[in-house]
Amino acid sequence: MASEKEAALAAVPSDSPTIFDKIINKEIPANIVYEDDKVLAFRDINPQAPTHILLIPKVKDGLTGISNAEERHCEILGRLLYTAKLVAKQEGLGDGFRLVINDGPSGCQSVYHLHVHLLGGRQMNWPPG
Ligand code: DGP
Repeated sequence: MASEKEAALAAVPSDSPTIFDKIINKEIPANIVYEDDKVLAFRDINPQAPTHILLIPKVKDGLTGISNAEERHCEILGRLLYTAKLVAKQEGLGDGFRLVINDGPSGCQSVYHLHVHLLGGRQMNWPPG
């Protein structure tokens, strides 16, 4: 499997459907840990921490990444962050956790459907790589 960096540099930024649409539509399996009418959360296929969950909007609405956000997206952006907190609690991450949004090739984004990484279960370092 290509490294996350290689995958990000190979990815073509676009508003086309991604693998995450197939997960939303249950066309491919995913380990879903939370779902409501707006947000889906599932375990990352290539975990970078003992707990590594992706939170995504079920309707992309042009949100290929955070750099495409417009004012109309404020509600779903807030919902994603609030849901991340709920899922962190559900996962028992009481000692802390990290939320990450990669954006664009330099930000190491490989899937162009906005997603928040929830990472926990180990001591994080700073600065990130
Ligand atoms: P990013 O590099 O920020 O665009 O993160 C994309 C993440 O998506 C990466 O950590 C791996 C994950 N991923 C890619 N394909 C799949 C998949 O088919 N299933 C799951 N569960 N995760 C995936």
